[in-house]
Amino acid sequence: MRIDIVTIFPEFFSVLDVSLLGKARQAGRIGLGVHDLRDYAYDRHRTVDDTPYGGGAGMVMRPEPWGDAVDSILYASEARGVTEPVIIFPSPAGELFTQAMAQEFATERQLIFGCGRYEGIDQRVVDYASTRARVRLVSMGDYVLNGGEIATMAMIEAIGRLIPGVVGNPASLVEESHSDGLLEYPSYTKPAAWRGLEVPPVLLSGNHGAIAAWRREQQLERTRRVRPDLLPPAV
Ligand code: 6GU
Repeated sequence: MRIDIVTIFPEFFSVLDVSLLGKARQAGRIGLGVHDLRDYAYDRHRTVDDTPYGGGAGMVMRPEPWGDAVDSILYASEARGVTEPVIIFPSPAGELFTQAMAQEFATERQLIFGCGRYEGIDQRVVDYASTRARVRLVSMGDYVLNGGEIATMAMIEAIGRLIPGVVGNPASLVEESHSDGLLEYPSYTKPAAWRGLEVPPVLLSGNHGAIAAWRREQQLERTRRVRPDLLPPAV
């Protein structure tokens, strides 16, 4: 998969050099391009924002640098033979990011993240990008971040680990929170007793049926307690 990021803080993304994603890049499973929006600015001060039409607090990102950055990345996509990439604009006004969405994005050949700052990006950038690519506005939850960078990082981590070969043991992707719509069951390792706290005896029983049933019940109990919104109405 090819990932491109447009941002005024390219240095934010240096963490993608390390850990699982860093290894995936070294192995050639993920190709990354980080683009400084200011490289596409029109003036020597490298301005990318201006005051909002209609008034109001804060600044809005001007469309011209964004248009040129998007054009430049899409030109390179065409050369690579990617016909209709996905452009993701992280935004608190977007649809909520979910594991299902991560799974869908993990099957794409190219993802382009457009990180807005200030009060947002001129709406015409989204409208223009929609004529050239499949555009999604995506939110990380009902709270406010200063910009799209941290949201992009979270999405890249969630998506990247679903790309075949990125996570060493694919079975670990099956038994985790949200992969089956429920929260995951609690995990234990040695020692069997620690500071007076014991591992639930069923896990030491060797009875695989009983262990599976206990884990399922733990998943349901946890989900009912902290995330009842995830359960189907009948449970
Ligand atoms: Cl994707 N961006 C910003 N700026 N704030 C957010 C968000 C995204 N998701 C939740 N809050």
